[in-house]
Amino acid sequence: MSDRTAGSYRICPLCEAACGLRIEHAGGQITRIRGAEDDPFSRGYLCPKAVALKDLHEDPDRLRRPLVKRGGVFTEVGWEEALEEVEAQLLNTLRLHGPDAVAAVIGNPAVHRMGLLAYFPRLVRALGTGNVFSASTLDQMPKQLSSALMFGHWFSVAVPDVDRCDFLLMLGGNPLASNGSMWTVPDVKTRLKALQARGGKLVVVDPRRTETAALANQHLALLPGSDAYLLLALAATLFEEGLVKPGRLNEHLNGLDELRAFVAPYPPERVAARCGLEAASIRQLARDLAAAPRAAIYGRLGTCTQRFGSVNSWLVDALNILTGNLDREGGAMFPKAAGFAANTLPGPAKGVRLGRRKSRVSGAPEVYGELPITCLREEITTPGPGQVRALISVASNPVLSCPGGAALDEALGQLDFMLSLDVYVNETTRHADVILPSLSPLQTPHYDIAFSQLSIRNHARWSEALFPADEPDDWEYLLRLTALVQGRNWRAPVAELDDAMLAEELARSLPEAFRAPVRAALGDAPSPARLVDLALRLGPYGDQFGRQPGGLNLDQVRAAAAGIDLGALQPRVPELLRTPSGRIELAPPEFLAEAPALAAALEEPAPELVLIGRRDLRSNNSWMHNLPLLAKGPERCTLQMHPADAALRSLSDGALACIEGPGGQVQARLELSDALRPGVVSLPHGWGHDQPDTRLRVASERPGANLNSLLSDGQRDPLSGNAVLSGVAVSVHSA
Ligand SMILES: Nc1nc2c(c(=O)[nH]1)N[C@H]1C(S)=C(S)[C@@H](COP(=O)(O)OP(=O)(O)OC[C@H]3O[C@@H](n4cnc5c(=O)[nH]c(N)nc54)[C@H](O)[C@@H]3O)O[C@H]1N2
Ligand SMILES: Nc1nc2c(c(=O)[nH]1)N[C@H]1C(S)=C(S)[C@@H](COP(=O)(O)OP(=O)(O)OC[C@H]3O[C@@H](n4cnc5c(=O)[nH]c(N)nc54)[C@H](O)[C@@H]3O)O[C@H]1N2
Ligand code: SF4
Ligand SMILES: [Mo]
Repeated sequence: MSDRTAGSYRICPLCEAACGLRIEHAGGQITRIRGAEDDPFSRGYLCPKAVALKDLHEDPDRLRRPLVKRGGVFTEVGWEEALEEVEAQLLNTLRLHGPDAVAAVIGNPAVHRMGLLAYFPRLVRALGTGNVFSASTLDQMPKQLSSALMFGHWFSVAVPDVDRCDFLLMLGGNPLASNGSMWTVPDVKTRLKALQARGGKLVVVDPRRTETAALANQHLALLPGSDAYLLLALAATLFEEGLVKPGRLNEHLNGLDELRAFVAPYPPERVAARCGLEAASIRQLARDLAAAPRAAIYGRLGTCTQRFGSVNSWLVDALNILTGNLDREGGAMFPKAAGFAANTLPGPAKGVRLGRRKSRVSGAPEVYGELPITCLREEITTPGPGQVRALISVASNPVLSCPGGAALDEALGQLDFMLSLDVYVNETTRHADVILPSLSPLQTPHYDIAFSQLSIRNHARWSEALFPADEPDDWEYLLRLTALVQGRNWRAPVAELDDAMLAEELARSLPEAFRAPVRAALGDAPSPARLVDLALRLGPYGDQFGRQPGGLNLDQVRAAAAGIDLGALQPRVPELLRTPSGRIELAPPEFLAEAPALAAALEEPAPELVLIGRRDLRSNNSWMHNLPLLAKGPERCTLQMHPADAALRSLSDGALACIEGPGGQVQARLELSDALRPGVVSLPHGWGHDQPDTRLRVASERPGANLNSLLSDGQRDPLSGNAVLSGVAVSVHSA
């Protein structure tokens, strides 16, 4: 074996970059973790978090066996005993109070575990509950909504074709810390530098001079929450100055005139003050965009977690279209994933439906089959028919990740029953009655169901388990729980349960004549692997079970040392479109209806001080603070503030500050920084590991403060249900 391929190949499960790793091990111990240089996609890149996979694998606090709470104390039990407990309690709630009394919430790490992603929807269907929540409404739901309304599918999300792009306008993303999001782009820094080296330009729009902004050719430090006006003004300038050139897309567009009318009232001169920018620089940016040979506009987390998150996400792609950069090389392009991508499968163009039901208490509409996670607390605490009395949390830590964290923490204490699928006893799962762990990521195989749909190149990669499993994996629990809820024999051999599920899957997706031969070809080993094989073989590159000789299947992907490269992104319009009109909807009525709200909000006075978040390369949301390698070094949960703002409040660097927001108050150490514009302070989320009865020995030594206890769960983008996490008014004084 050459050194390039020494060590087991593993797709890093920690962030969306999905880098390929080489993990060397001997005698059951990890000896070295490197980037896989032969990975066609990540080319040897890795970040410090990947090295901490060793810490995660070995973490003595990471749960290995199920826990059941008895007399207020967690006790380790076998899987059967744990599920008996669930059976007794969960079925009781369902019987007495009906399906909506059981809520389910799924969190971010589930996207990195194919078993959780593939089997969770089945459990939800079996439960029949309308109370389904996820991290999506803390994150990217606005982007999925705008993609759905414009292109006809929730996962038709365009990503910057960074390797062929000459001008990248990035709003509200800091990929040098986050490694990219809704844009699977390993080693993004090298790729951005290459863009610059070939004469291209990177422009970053962010209230903070982030790591990415520092690299950029231009940084526009706009005021938080004002992106909608900036984007409107860019579009208005393009129309006004005759710079609109959709090119090839012209014949596929609906709504160009409506869009023109919508943006017309917002020339740069009208919005500049609200954005905190010069009108001239907004105008120039529009001209630069129009003049760039190949440009892409990318809006990420900071643009989604606002009152106008959906409008922002819409206008980002509208600008890609107006400048002729959507769906062309070097612009914003649609991946064509090898498997699981509904937008690659033939089928009628039906578009999407929204608001098929509403949340019980606030009347928030359902989006993409779920309700806003900021509605979870009130659904637990508000009495009446349909009240949530039991919760199933899967890889989710909403006490730290959801606004109104402290109030939610209290609400969880009121539940009759809580089941968590998780790997730690943390701020959320300490409330559980039963916890069912996942295996270490190194004990389970992996295929990226989600991120292959968001990647800058098309590829198919698989990683085998490095170490044997000694307990059931999470998908087996989900399978048994599904059987349990359906009143079937959940103690049956896992193969029997999985076969039944696969039969249902085939009945849903295949004409009857094909089912038997397909079923036979998939083999008898139960596991998500069969679903991956099915998806790959029926996918756009697939062997179609023999009808496309030489086409892709899982055996081929498995045989490749580090996955198979399926090439650079290719134009996909009109083949990709699934809107009822078969065209791109440039002016969906849902967004046009936001006109009065946009006009009204422009007149609102700006708060004196607003809070934004922050990500750090060595941290990951709320759950990696227990890993010694990442926990060491300087304190990360600090409140960053501009020296001028600190002087106004007689605060000095290192002082303990008290921050008050709409949800409550927390304390954090002050870090003076001119990276922020005056009037804006920044605190990272995911901290606050000071709750009793958790098992996070390393994290609790430096707990940090829970940003989300400061925010309230009452502020949402009404269209997508996404939480407002950015630009929230706060006050700061000495603690
Ligand atoms: N204020 C503010 N709040 C934010 C954000 C922000 O920018 N600002 N960001 C938001 C975003 S984008 C997101 S995605 C959410 C994330 O919020 P969540 O979806 O709640 O995700 P995490 O905070 O990462 O918590 C993950 C949970 O999964 C568990 N876990 C880890 N690995 C596994 C595994 O392999 N199996 C199982 N079963 N469990 C596992 C962890 O122990 C932890 O309990 O936070 C959001 N919250
Ligand atoms: N190291 C690390 N990597 C991660 C994570 C992590 O916690 N740590 N989390 C992962 C997850 S779940 C996600 S979703 C991704 C997110 O990845 P990104 O989308 O890159 O998110 P952030 O790094 O939070 O960057 C958001 C930026 O928006 C800016 N911002 C705040 N308010 C506004 C505003 O009103 N307008 C504009 N234009 N900008 C604003 C912030 O200053 C910040 O720089 O990262 C993923 N990767
Ligand atoms: S960038 Fe993300 S995927 Fe790549 S090594 Fe770091 S944590 Fe893993
Ligand atoms: Mo996220």
